[in-house]
Amino acid sequence: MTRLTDDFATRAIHHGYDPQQNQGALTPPLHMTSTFVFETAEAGGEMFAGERQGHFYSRISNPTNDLLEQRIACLEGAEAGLALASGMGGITSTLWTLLSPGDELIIDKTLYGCTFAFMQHGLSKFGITVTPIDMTDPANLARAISENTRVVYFETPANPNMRLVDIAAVSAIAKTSGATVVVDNTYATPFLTRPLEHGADIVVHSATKYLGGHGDLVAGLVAGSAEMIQQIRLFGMKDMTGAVISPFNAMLVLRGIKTLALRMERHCQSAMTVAQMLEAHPAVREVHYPGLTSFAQHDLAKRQMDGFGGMIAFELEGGIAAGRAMMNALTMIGRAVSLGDAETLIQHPASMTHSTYSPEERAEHGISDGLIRLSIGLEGVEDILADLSSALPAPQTAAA
Ligand code: 4LM
Repeated sequence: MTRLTDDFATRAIHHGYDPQQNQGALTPPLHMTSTFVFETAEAGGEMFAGERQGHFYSRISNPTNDLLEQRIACLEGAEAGLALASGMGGITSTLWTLLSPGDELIIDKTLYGCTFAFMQHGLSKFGITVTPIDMTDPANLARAISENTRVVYFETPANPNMRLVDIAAVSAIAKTSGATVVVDNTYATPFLTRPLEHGADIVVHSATKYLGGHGDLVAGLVAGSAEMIQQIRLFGMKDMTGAVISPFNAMLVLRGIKTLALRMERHCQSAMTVAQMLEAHPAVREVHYPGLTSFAQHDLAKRQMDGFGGMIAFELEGGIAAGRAMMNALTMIGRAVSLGDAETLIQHPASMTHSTYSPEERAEHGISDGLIRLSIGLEGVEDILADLSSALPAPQTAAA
């Protein structure tokens, strides 16, 4: 094969696969098998002992999953990758591997609801100290970190309010205490941000979102050093969670990733147009989108991201009552959780994705009750704008 360039889209389509090694099949074969037959009893024993390479059971590895793992590692600039049954499967397998009783986990205040619940309401029951801080100011981490801090964890942009974390600044502080930095890169995808390039150690993804891209699967991915990924595979995934991906879903994620670059360009372009429309609308109190010059961390967004993404959070003048009325008046945009699909989706974090936070926790963590979250899809942007415009309160009633 001709030597390929480093182009993201090319790597997303070709990396790790040679049709000529697979009977010429353009599309990688789907290995729907739970187990693998050993050539001899001795060979099987050697595989279990880690003395021989090869697949022996699909809770540990599988050739289809393996290709997806190579591809995410390539796109994130990591040595190795791991594919799992869900984003939560990836996050829990990673943290069960990294943490032990007595350790401290420092998290950003804003995380996806179930991630927060796993940590604050789950891990804390097992002797792990969970400390939420506002990581938008890295100085807060410098103050909080101690020799017990084993992991520093955050999302950027954060679900649901779009706050950014400076990956390089936070990673530099974490390094001083030897803590492992784990970044959930679901919102940005490696097309827009590659956290490892900025000093993070591990990237986790809900591949259910942009990587799968079509709302037809649930999956997770993790990328990092070969040593860490091996530990997460052989302890976190194999023994602690068993959250292995089906090879069928791995194939669908591989298919989704082939068009990630194209889709992300369109998501970014349309989201910018919609964010500008919302910002100019008299019924809208505030819009959180990293591409807007009014966004508090716009400079960081320009430095850290290669585009501003497809997610928008906003609040109406009339608060949640007006937000619910607007959501109910939409005719094309789907009222649904999840994100990163071809369809534009809208949801209310306080009562849906972030209802795992108590009302007090939401107030403390800056997730306001009136916040509405939009995942901008791939429809014609004029149709997205028209649906939103007709559902938003009319200008003359906005002030009432
Ligand atoms: C949602 N999110 O927000 P699985 N990390 C981030 C996420 O947004 C999610 C997960 C992990 C939503 C689901 C209903 C930043 C999920 C968890 O759902 O386990 O693949 O990913 O709407």
